[in-house]
Amino acid sequence: MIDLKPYAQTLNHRRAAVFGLGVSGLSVVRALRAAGISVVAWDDREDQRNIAAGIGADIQNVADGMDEDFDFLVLSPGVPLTHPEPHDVVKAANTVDVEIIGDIELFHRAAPSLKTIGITGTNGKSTTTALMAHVLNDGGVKAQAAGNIGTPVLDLDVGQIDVLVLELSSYQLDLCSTYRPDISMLLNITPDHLDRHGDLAGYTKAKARILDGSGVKIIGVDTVPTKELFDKSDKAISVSVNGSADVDVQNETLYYKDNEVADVSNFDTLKGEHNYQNLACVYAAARKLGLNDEVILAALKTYPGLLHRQYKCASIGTVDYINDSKATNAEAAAKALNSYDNIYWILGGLPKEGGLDGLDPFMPKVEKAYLIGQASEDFKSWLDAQGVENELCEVLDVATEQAHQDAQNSGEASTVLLAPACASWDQFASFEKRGDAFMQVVASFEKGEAA
Ligand code: UMA
Repeated sequence: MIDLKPYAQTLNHRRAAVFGLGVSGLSVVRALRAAGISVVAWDDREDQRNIAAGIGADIQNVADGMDEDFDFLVLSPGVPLTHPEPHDVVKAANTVDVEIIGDIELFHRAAPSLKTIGITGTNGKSTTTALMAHVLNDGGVKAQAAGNIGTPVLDLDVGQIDVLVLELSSYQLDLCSTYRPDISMLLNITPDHLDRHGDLAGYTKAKARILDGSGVKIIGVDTVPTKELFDKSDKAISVSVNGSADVDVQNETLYYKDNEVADVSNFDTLKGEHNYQNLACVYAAARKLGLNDEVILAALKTYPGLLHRQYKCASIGTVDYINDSKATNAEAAAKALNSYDNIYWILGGLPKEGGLDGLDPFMPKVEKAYLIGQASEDFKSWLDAQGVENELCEVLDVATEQAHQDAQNSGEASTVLLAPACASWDQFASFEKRGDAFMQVVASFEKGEAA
């Protein structure tokens, strides 16, 4: 756990408010209490309130009890800061002029000298974060991945870390008033989370905060908003898989300042153009940190991949089973669809704005689609219009079973792909739980095959 005691000495009141007691909020309560800071905390969920009470928080609805004697309010990233409208607790803090921060900002105040790489973007940030930490560790630099990828920063033991690799969401960046990474990576920006940022301009502004500092900046220039930010940045390193850049991938070959570095088609866990972009950004950062090509390329070969992100969980006969539960929007689903052929596609859940827009070019690769969750009827109309055979399955296990049977009966090399293009929250607690459920059903097929 991060030691907040030295930072606590600088506070006027040694009293903090915490709103939202999920994984990050609870880590905040633990760290604040360990530093002797009194904590008033609230979550709309009673079970979370009870856990926080057990670790020393005074449980009160801070939206009603906000006063100027709090040093700050630590807000969970999932709680609306500005849109669709500020949460009541945000309004209350603003009224009495209490500063609002997130756990990453608090972490930075407690450990300001720790070297960090911050990674953001609409898609690919978890893979890039995990890959970055893997490459550094392989190269002898002690690195740890944390942040939006799942491990709250305040839970870390930084004594053992040379470089912290932080996945940063737009929500988290909105709550970072002073923290800026030593190396900032902005991968891409396409419309997402617009409900929380108002519009694409608001979302871009939140992401662009990562570039505000004086550190090294690595920017993927293949999306319009990031290209515009690159054009405005001083001395940033450009990365592209679509054209010429400081680091680019053309015809499956990685180039650094026009010099050929490696054939990238042979990295088993980093297939597809989107992964070429991820690895090119990691390559740029690793070079900045002094690793040589030989070390970086050897590490890229041994990257194990991330669960729920185009993760091949099984091969049965000629059929591959891919868990891409993290594909929570059409953009991410497009990347998965682009990576495979003869696809038996499981999709649906809680739809995002834009639905399946932009996926039409991939439909010739889809043999059949299996629909689950709230989006089913709308997605069915879209698939019917595209002439894609589809079936309403309602729930994931039925969809997986059906896709499995159809793929196996086809007798062809094919892929059962979970790439929902939707959030999971209508039927699951998280995309991870949705992916786990898919893999559990697939594992039962494997056992059946072995029997
Ligand atoms: N809550 C209320 N009232 C509200 C809204 C929320 O009480 O009006 C409570 C909820 O009941 C919940 C807590 O606030 O208990 C919110 O939890 P949260 O989901 O905001 O936060 P954590 O569980 O702390 O998880 C957060 C990130 N969640 C979000 O940004 C939504 C996790 O990213 C991150 O892994 C974790 O911190 C550790 O840093 C998840 C995510 O979905 C994976 N991120 C989004 C994405 O990747 O698209 C941004």
